[in-house]
Amino acid sequence: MIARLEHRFVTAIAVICLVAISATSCGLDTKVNELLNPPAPKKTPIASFVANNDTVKVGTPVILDGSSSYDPQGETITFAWALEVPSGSASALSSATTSTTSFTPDKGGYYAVSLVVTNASAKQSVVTTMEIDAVGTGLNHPPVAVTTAAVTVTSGNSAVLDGSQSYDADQNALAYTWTLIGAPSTSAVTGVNDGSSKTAYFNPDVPGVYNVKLVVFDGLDSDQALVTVTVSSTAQNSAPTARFTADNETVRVGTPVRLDATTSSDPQGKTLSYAWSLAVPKGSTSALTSTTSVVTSFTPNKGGVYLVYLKVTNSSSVASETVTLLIDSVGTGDNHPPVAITTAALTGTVRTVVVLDGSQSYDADQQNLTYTWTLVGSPTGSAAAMTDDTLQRAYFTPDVAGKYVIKFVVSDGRDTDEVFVTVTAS
Ligand SMILES: [Ca+2]
Ligand SMILES: [Ca+2]
Repeated sequence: MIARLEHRFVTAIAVICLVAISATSCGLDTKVNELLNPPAPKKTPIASFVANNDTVKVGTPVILDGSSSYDPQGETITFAWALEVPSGSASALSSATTSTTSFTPDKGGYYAVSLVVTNASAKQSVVTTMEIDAVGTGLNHPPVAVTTAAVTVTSGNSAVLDGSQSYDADQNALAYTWTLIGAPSTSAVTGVNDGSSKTAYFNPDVPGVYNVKLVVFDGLDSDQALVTVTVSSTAQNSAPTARFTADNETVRVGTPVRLDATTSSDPQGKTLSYAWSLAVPKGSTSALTSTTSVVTSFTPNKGGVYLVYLKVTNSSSVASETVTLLIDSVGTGDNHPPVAITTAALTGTVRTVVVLDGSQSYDADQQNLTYTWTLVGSPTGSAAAMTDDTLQRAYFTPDVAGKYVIKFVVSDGRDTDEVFVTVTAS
């Protein structure tokens, strides 16, 4: 009875499952199945390639065929090739991602080719590597000439040619030969000094381009490299020269001085810009009519020495040295008139003394000075008068509110200078 019941029960599950399978799933059984038989982990693909030759003459293409690479699951694979070249070589793969690729060794020595393949499940193979030997005569590796391809020097300096990075994969001793193969047409340089040394040089005599060839020889094979030496004129970056003249370097006070910088020059004839400045004697208010034009001027308004400065800058922003010219501003003969200095505007109070101070006045020749203070204007009704009107300091007392004007004259015995003071009294 029990057996019959069990049989019926199992039969019932089987029927349910059969119905479920026909309806695409019998969840219980699939899960059990997965636990009992887990899916196999993905295997990595295998990278494999052959070269048509692993010892080739320099200049002969090497064909690399990776089509024997495969994936154990049969997934599609992608290719990643890499090439390591000897120092000095510019060889490169024709493609880094195709199943078959190639390269042409351009220098003697050892080239390392490697391949990695990746399957559709992103599993990567181990790296497979092969060494390709690039040879010359027999199994000799030609030497590799290595030097700086572009050398720049300024004229007046030696052009140094350095071949010391040249080498031979077989460690053979090397012979060096440097040859001048091109020079500017105006150059008298015909060869290279120390032309059979690792490091050679020559002395360029004119600016321009010089071409030099280096050949290295290991006794069986040779290699060559070219050097382009560009010699720039030192003057190319050299400063312009500032020069100017004044129409007169000793002038009477009040006479304009014309300053002309048209003789300033630039070694390359570049366009110049001008920067003028003027230092004036104490008490002078003279100024340049322009600080940037090629010709400018100023009028000395006081006796003494004026210093004119000029700097020119070329269109390459290279500036000259500053040049200076001394302009002597005189009165009678070569006498420098004295310079009268006092405060030009004062305020005062009626019935309070106002002091006028001319003690800053001076004479460029250090002559003794005499002073004269004169009240030349007063408010109506004023009877104020100057006291100590021949001393450095004078004074007066405003008696009426308003404006007082005083003339101050300084004399060195030959020439005079004068200024006016306005005193506003309230
Ligand atoms: Ca060799
Ligand atoms: Ca004087």
